[in-house]
Order: sequence, then structure tokens, then C-alpha cells
Amino acid sequence: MLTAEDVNRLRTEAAEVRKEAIKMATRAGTGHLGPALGITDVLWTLYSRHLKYDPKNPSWPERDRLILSKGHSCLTLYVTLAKKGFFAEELLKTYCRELDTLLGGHPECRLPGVEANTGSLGHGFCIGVGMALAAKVDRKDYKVYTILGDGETQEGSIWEGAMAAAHYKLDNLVAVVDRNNLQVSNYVDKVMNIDPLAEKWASFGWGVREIDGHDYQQIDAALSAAPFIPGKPSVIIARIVKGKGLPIAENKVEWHHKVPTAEEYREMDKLLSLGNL
Ligand SMILES: Cc1ncc(C[n+]2csc(CCOP(=O)(O)OP(=O)(O)O)c2C)c(N)n1
Ligand SMILES: [Mg+2]
Repeated sequence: MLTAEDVNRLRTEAAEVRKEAIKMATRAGTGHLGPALGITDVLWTLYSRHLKYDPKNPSWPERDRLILSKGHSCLTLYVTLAKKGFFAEELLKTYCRELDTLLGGHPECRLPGVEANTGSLGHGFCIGVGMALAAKVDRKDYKVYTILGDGETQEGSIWEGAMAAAHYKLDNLVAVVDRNNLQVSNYVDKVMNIDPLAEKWASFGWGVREIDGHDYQQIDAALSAAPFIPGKPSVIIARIVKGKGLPIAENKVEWHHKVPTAEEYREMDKLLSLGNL
């Protein structure tokens, strides 16, 4: 259970992560801002309270692993990793602005703290399944967390991975599905309906919880409770608002891959005190 002070701190810090991501996307003129803003609260809670890591030794063998399977949402992952000490915050300025930057439009494991190159949807989650299986084979205690999109679960590979994780009893694996109901150009249920999602995961042998992905108490409680069923992998279906925290972008399909114009930035600056670019 988080104290009111914990919740306030998480909220204030997550707001800073969002601001930085908005600035980075605006400066670069590119980025998947909506998808990245949506997962900020889950990401920040994970890195602040749950993941075991040493930013000075990113390949510490005992560390927990986080795989951003929906790799296009990397803006807020980059900011989170910088704020948690994996690399200098100064590097954030190079995001999609310098040839050979370590901070491209999709995450690469050349960057300290990134566990796998992701962006091709349906793959990161399966890499996470493999890492969780490796922990079992090696008798290691680390946990593997992976964040996937709801549209991403239309990929067949997700269900092969889900089946394998249950088969191998990977109770050290936690998947978070960003249930924002949107994908690239339309609503998920218009493109290809994935409901009933909780029942699907349960029928594949997973423990399932559904939460509000912006409620820190619920995020923290679900992450603390995993594994939900002994011997089974766990999935948290997090109801998320795509674009959360940037009012013009919230729940707007076009903000999947849109960034603020100079005019929009000025408008949002008045509301959010974003500061100079
Ligand atoms: C295999 C593959 N196909 C298509 C794409 C292009 N693509 C990038 S993001 C995206 C939509 C993803 O929707 P969702 O998983 O719901 O993520 P959200 O942005 O809503 O969090 C698509 C189709 C991709 N990255 N990988
Ligand atoms: Mg989605």
C-alpha cells in the first residue's frame, strides 16, 4: 500500500518524465508520443518501486529485466532510464536528432538499460518469455517484465509465447498489456477485436488482473501481488489513456505518431509549464 506521500511523489515525478518526452518529440519533430505518454505511470512505478537494477552495472546478472515489447513507446522509457541514472540526461537531447544517436525512434540494446531491440511488434514479449525461461534453467531469482500494446496482441506470436510461458510455469514473468483501445489508425475493436481479453489470457494459463493504468495504488498493488497464481505467469491488463497528460493528444488516434507544432507547443506550455525547448 502506498502512502499519500508516495503517490504524490510518483505523480510529480511522472509528470516530469512526460514533460521531457514532450520536449524531446517536439525538438526532434518525430516520435510516438501518444503511446509513450500512456505508459508513463506504469513505467515510472516499475522503475521506482519494483525492478531490481544497478544503473552503474546495467548487465548485472541478477537484475530484473524490462522489455518494452511495444518498442515504439520508447520516449518515456528513455527519460525514465536517464532519470534513474543509466546515462546522462544530456543524452536525451540527441533523441532522433543525431546520426548514430543511441536514442533512436525504437529502442536498441546499445543504450544502457535497454534489454532488447524492439519495435517489430509481437517479438519483444517472446524475448521476455525466453529470458524468464533462462532464469528458471539457470536457477536465478530475477523477474522479467514486459509491456505490450493491445493492438500488438493481434500478433499470433504473442499467443505462442503466452502458451509457452504457461507450459514452462514461468511465474517469474509479468506482462502488462496497455489497454488503450487504439492502435495505429483506428480503434482496436474496429481493426480486429481482441475481446474478451482477460478470459483469453486466463484460458492460456495465466493469472490475470485488470487495473486502471494511471492509478498508482492499483499499479503498485498488482505489481506487488505477482505471481497472482503460484506456478503461473501473470498479466496485468492496464486501462490506459493514449496520450495521457497531453490534453490535445488524449485518446486521439492521430496522436499515435504526431508531435506538437510550434503553435501547439506554446498552447500546451501555458497549461503544463513545459518550459523552453
Ligand atoms: C510487426 C509490426 N507490424 C506493424 C508495425 C507498425 N506499428 C507500429 S505501432 C503499431 C500499432 C500498435 O498498436 P498497439 O499495440 O495497440 O500500441 P499503442 O500504440 O496503442 O500503445 C503498428 C501497427 C510494427 N511496428 N510491427
Ligand atoms: Mg493500443
